Amino acid sequence: MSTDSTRLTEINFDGLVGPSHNYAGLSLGNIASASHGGDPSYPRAAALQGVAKMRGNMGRGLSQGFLLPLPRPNDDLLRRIGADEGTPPQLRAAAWSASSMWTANAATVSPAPDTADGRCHLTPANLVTMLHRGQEWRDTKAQLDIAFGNSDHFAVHDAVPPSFGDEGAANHMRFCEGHGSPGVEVFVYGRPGGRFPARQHEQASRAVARLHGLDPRTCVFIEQNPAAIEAGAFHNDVVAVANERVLFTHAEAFADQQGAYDAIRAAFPALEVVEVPTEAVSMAEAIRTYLFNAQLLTLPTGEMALVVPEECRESPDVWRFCEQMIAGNGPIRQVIPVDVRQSMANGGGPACLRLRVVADPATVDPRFLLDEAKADLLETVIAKNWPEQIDPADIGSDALASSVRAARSALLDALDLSALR
Ligand code: SUG
Repeated sequence: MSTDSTRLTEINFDGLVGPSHNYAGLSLGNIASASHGGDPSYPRAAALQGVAKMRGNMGRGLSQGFLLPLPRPNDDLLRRIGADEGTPPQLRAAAWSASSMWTANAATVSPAPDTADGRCHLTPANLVTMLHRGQEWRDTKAQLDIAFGNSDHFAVHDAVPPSFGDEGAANHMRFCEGHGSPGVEVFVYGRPGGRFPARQHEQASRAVARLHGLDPRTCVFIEQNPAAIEAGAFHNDVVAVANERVLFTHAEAFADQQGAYDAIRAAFPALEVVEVPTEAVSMAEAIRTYLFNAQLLTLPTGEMALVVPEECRESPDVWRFCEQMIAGNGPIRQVIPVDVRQSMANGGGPACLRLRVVADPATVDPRFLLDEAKADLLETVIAKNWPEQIDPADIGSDALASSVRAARSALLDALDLSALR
């Protein structure tokens, strides 16, 4: 059965922040993670911030879904690293990470109009660069297999094999006239050899494009600026975001900035670039505030809005740029700050927290779709079960392990998803 393109819409699947959310400083090259390592975390507040963000976008008339936290602590990982009393705390903490909340790294998604078989293809990201993230993909796939189990409309692949690191949609952009129209898919990779790991390997991106049955004429492969990676842009979505015809980007996002625009324009002539010059917002300030880790959304009115972290409003340079941008006549007409500070402190802004899927909502398992009543339910379960605070010394304790497991169980029961137990 082929997908009816008139019913296709963008659905943002946000990752629910898990009950083990903590700051363990696990991500080399991610400045927020490194600088908050060892701080106490507030999982309940973090998860409620995430639900509030989803409610905000639903209130704007947009389709919203969610993915669930993965099982933590991951006993299988602890067993496989031979964890014992002498195991360094950071290694142990990997098995407790709630990092699956950043669903921009859950998978790469190619909507049905782009693919050879007319289905929406999803490839979970192998996330092999970091131990705490490399444990995610099989459990992520188990959820994708249910949420997108309708094989008339979706194909869910296995992750691409190591050693090619794949970090999913965070390094992927799609340009199109409208979400239901055929698109041009842009894959951004990093060249290894710098101070920090280049987490997206070119060959992983190329494998995903082949697996998804994309037409090579509508694929563009671009190198990320090594200086951006050195400055802490560990994923491309820290320095650029795309929506329909628009690329919102820092002037130093790509290794060859003009060459990148030319390559995209050759495949997608309608490209509109909104470039933020370094003189307006330095790379360091862009990374600190996560201006580009924004959701660039097409509202039901047809206007585009940029959902940015609150940190942007607090930065004189960034906010001046935003105000000037909306006073002008460019394609981005609104800038909307949201509070996702608990996630930001681990390097995850509004864009990290969501996976964009273009689909007919009627073809998605409804248990993964949000409405106001389900948002109420999520808030109730979180308020009742999520730990209020986790101190680094709690990681590894049996008491915390039981409460984290019980919290996830309560969520699965409430959502009728005990198959994921
Ligand atoms: O992989 N942070 C995540 C943040 C991911 C952000 N995603 C996107 N940019 N799309 C990461 O670096 C920190 C965990 C810790 O240190 O406890 C962490 O994994």
